[in-house]
Amino acid sequence: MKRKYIAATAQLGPIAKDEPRSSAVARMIALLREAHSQGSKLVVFPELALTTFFPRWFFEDEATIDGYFETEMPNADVKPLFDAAVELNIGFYLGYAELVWQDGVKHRFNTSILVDGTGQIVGKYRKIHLPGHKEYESWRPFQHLEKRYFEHGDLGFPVFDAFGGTAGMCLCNDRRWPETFRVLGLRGAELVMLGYNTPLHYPPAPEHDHLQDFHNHLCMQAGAYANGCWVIATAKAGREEDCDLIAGSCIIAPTGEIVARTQGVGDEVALAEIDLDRCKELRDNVFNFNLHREPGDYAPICEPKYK
Ligand code: ING
Repeated sequence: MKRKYIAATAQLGPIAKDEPRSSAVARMIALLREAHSQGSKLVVFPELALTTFFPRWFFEDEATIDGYFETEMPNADVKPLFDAAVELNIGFYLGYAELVWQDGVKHRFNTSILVDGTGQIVGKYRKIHLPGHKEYESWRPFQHLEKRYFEHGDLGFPVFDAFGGTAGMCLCNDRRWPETFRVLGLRGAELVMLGYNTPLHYPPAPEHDHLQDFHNHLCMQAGAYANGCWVIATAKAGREEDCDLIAGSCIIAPTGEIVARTQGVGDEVALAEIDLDRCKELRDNVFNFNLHREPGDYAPICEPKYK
C-alpha cells in the first residue's frame, strides 16, 4: 500500500438502545461505500460502534450486560461489514465490546481492531484509560460505568505494520492522556486511529461542558504534533437515549492542524489525503526523540500511582 492515500473518519449518529447490530452495521456499510466512492482506502468508525453506549446505565443482570458484548470477531452480525470492506478493498478501524474467556475466566474489554482490505484483523487494542466509576452513583443524571463493565486493557499500546506504515490505536479517554500518544510515538506510530463516545455534559465538572469540543480537539492536536503523527478520530455523536454526545470527528496532520472534520452530529464521512512521509517534518526536527528527548528527567511519569 502506498504511503499517501485518502482516509476517512466515518462518524455515527445515535444508536438506540433497542437498535439491532444489523442496523448499525448497515449504517456503517453505507458510510464505507460513501468513503470508497470518494477514493478512501481506510475508514475509522467510532468506539463501541455496534450498540448504544450502554455504560450510561447501571445493570445487575449478567445476561443483560453480556448482551452488549461480542464473543467472537467477526461474527454473523458484523460479517457484512467485513464482506463490504473486502469487496471494496478498503481497511477499517472498529470499536466494540469484547467478551473473551481466558483459562475459564470471563473477561470484558472495550476493544478496537484494525482490519485490512482483505478482511484480515491486523491489529487489536484494549482500552487502558477507563473513565467514570464502578458503582451506581445516584447523583448523576446518567451513569458512566466503564470501570464496572470493562477491565483494564491487557495489550499495552501496540503498533502494527499496516496501511502503508506504522499504525496505532487507542479509545476515547486514552486520547486525553499524553502518555498514550507518546508511547505510540516512541514505537514509531505514524498514524493513530481512535473512536469516542463523549457526553456533552460531564457531571463531576459541569462548568466544563461548554469546553468539551475544545478539549476534544486540544488533546488530539497536541498528541499529533508532539509525536509527529496523523490522528483520525471518530465520534458516536448526537442525542443518544437522552444523552447528548459531542461530534467533531476529524483528521489531524502531524503538524497538529485539523485537515478534515464532520459538520453535523449524524452519520457522516469526512476525508483527507494523508501522507505518512509528512511525519518526518516533526520527527526529524523539533520532535527528534533521539536528539532532544531527556528521559533521564522524566522518572515521575512512570512512578506507581499508589505509594
Ligand atoms: N468518554 C469520555 C471521554 O473521555 C469523559 C469520558 C468525558 C471524560 C468528558 C472527561 C470529560 O471522552 C469515554 N468513553 O471515555
